[in-house]
Amino acid sequence: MKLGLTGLPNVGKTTLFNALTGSKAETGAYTVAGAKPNVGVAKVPDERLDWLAEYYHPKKYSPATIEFVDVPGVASGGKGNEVFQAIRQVDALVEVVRCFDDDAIFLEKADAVRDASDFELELILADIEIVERRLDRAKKNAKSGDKKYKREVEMCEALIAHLEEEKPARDFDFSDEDQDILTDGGLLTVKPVIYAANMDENGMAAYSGDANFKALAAHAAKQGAAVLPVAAKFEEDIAELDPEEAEMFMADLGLTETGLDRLIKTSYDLLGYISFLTAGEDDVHAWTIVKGTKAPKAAGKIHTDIERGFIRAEIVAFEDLKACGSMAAAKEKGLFRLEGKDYVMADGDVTMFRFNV
Ligand SMILES: Nc1nc2c(ncn2[C@@H]2O[C@H](COP(=O)(O)OP(=O)(O)O)[C@@H](O)[C@H]2O)c(=O)[nH]1
Ligand SMILES: [Mg+2]
Repeated sequence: MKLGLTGLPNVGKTTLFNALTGSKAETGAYTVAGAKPNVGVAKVPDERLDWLAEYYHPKKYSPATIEFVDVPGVASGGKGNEVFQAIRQVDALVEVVRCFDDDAIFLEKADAVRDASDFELELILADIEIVERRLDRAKKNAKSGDKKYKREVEMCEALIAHLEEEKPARDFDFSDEDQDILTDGGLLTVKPVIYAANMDENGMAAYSGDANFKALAAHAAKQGAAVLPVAAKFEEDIAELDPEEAEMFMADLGLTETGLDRLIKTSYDLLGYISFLTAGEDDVHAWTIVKGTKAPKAAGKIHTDIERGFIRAEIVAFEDLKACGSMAAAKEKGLFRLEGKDYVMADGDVTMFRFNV
């Protein structure tokens, strides 16, 4: 899973990227043409995996990971071709929106909805260009009298009209036949989006009352998108502390979970990802799969041999295992299930695959 941190320049994308991935990329850098995206990996926090590690004391601890791409900012009216190309490579956007004031960086007070709309308009304009090119091609092809192209002309025209109302393509009512423009059309505004409202620590402590946060939440709700408060600078700072100290600072703000943890969890939900777990003395491991994945395909995540030679899966739901306290107790209670090749994996399945090759 690849998430792109996007937004206007100087809103805290790189700061958030550093906090998420433990990187030290340069912040406060003015986005120049040709600036390259930063790429890094964040571990997916998972209390279930922690519990299993306590239980097995394994040699290896392998949480699921998410790749983050810190995409240079798009200034309104700017040329953003390279930036758009980077955005096309990600599964979803984390749109960082400034909800903090800093006289040293910005002359204008934060206005989250104005900024979000400005940024989104740039993406929409880029999409209009794409669809217009496609429309030209379809018009030429339609001269042959082929119905397929006539339909495509109509779809492109309707989509352009929709985009011109400053609405993202993800809100457009695509028919089944139009799915290809969704999957390989290169459109930017079909990507799912999570808003990250970037706040100061003070804002964060009382974010639900913050005017910018509220306005952004309403803007997000209109699109059915999630919005999360984050305190990028604060989190970048506490990421350098040891965990106990960090917890203390967070407790001061009334936080039990970092904004990063919530951001990662929300991304999972948004993209329909779940994890299954494998555990033993060598390794406790979380594996990411799409909801609806069947057992053999899940096994293939670990090794293609296990998928090919799949016989069955022995599974106990993590919550059952935890309630029993041990593998032996769970077995005794009959909570281990034998599942075959049509079994659809569930989130938190603690799994052993039986296979032969
Ligand atoms: N006061 C304040 N400053 C922040 C916050 N987040 C980021 N900054 C500062 O804003 C500037 C731009 O941040 P940066 O991460 O480089 O923004 P980017 O251009 O979106 O990548 C830097 O000087 C950051 O230290 C925040 O929550 N509060
Ligand atoms: Mg940056």
